[in-house]
Amino acid sequence: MADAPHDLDVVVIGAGFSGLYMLHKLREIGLSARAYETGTGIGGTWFWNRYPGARCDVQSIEYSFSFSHEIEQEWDWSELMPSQPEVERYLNFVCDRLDLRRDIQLETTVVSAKFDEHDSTWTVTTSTGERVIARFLVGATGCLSAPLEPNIKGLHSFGGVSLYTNRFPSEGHDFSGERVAVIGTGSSGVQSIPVIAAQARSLHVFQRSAAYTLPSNTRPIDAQELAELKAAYPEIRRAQQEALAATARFGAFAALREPASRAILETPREEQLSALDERGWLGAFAWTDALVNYEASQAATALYGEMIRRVVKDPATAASLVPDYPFGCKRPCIDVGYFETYNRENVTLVNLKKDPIIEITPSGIRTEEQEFEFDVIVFATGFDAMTGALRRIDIRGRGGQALADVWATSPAGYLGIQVAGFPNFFTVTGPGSPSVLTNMVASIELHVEWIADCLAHLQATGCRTIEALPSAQDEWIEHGAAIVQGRLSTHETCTSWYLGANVPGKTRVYMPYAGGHPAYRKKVESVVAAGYEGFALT
Ligand code: FAD
Ligand code: N01
Repeated sequence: MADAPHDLDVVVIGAGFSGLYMLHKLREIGLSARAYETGTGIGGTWFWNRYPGARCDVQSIEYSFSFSHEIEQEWDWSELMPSQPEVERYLNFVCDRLDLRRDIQLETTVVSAKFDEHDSTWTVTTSTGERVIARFLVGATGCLSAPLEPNIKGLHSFGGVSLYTNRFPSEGHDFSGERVAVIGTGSSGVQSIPVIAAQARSLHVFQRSAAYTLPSNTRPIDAQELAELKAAYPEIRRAQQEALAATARFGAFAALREPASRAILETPREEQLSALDERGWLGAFAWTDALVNYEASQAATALYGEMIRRVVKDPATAASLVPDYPFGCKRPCIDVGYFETYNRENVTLVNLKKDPIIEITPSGIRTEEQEFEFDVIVFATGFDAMTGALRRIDIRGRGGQALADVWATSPAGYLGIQVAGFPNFFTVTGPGSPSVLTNMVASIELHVEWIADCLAHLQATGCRTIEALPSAQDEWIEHGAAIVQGRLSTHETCTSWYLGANVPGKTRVYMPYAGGHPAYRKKVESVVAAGYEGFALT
């Protein structure tokens, strides 16, 4: 059957790591494609999150594309853990090096995409009024790209400056002489707080959940080390493929990888404390039982609290900084001088578990017990993760069914690559994929290459559609749920974005696949080897 008329083979939504590589692969297999991107620049996460202190927690040498030996060798990383400006520069370098810009349309948001069952095409409309017909649609919209406004009364009544870490102004912000509030102590809050504190006249940190944060071991890379690392690329990339989190060198959490030999619950207190002396912050968690058993995790958290008390001088502040949920429930943060910041005279911690926010007022923030005046409020309040960006687009599959409705009850997905009922629509790092539990660049490359191979296969075999089977999708979801059942990451005290628990009304389901990168990679490869098992090709 001849193809129905269409403008493009593929529409790609987003121009971060995923969208850029997808465009490149589509060109390689001879398909026409365009990427639409809301931002005024490319880079996705690394374009939007330009808050002070923003930095990667995976080593630069690994948080980078592996598909091009030339790019690996041509680009020079300057630091072990790259900062936001450096990753943004890297992505712009890749974009130019591969001449991708001519197929990227910036400042254009995809607002709807509708599948035509007769023609097997997608009709895509954009915020600029464009209407494009494509055979395939790729959501490269990111797992952490839909900003979440906090559910606080009076949010928009504030008369000073409101800043969001995930939409930070490109010109930056000089906090000198200002009275500043930061709401939120996840990764973005923890990274920005020390930098803001060093500039501001005063800083009040509004903390609901205390953070688990470990010191970033970043440092400059000199020319000799860089040359050695570049020479070791093949070996590093091979090791990534065999590592659970797709990191050979494990970024900030390297010491956690060393096998623990003792259970914290069987170790006398004095010896527990010696572990802190020997291993620092990681000594709190390097036990055989600390990440698997709730009672043991509480003991590990108590040790972590001891580390905090060793740094933070005010006992009440130190006590408030100890989390009340297990390590591993949320993504651990990395920081540069976070706890030391609370010893500064201009910094105050407001513990919202004891004194909750009532409202934001025209002049500041009112809690149950206090009223504060600010010049600036920085919201480090996170994202509607994994499903948020695609739910904000009116995507309609078979029978006019809306993706937003499907995902209102469950973040369904087969392998995190497709959703049953939405033919010829692919999600890069969608729900049900390891994505956010790994070095995401490795996960993104795996998905993009899988999708490109799949499209080449459809071309070669003359198939017009590919679609996940509901039965395969259900089995995959059950398998994913079985893996996390009973884990601390789904413990009742856990309110992570992995579980959707940070978004009011979102179904509580653990969204990423926790079986690890190697097992997942083998699965997606075996699906192809078995003739796209679990998919219908027509
Ligand atoms: P994104 O980079 O999020 O890009 C998606 C793009 O799609 C965005 O630019 C967005 O504007 C665009 N878009 C969305 N909807 C639409 C629409 N309707 N129309 C048009 N465009 C749209 N991962 C790690 O592995 N290690 C790290 O250290 C790490 N650090 C991080 C730090 C921060 C601050 C954040 C927020 C995330 C971090 N991540 C990290 C995760 C990070 O998101 C991924 O590593 C990676 O950058 C994702 O790339 P992406 O292209 O899939 O998505
Ligand atoms: O967002 P978050 P983030 N009132 O959701 C609080 C990646 N990342 O942008 O936990 C008061 O983690 C909320 O409190 P609680 C990384 O994967 C990586 O910081 O819901 N507080 C929490 O403290 C990360 O996990 C890096 O109780 C409110 C904070 O806001 C992900 O992105 C750097 C509130 C949100 O924390 C998201 O990180 C940055 C309210 N109404 C980001 N609403 C690296 O270093 C929310 N909060 C790699």
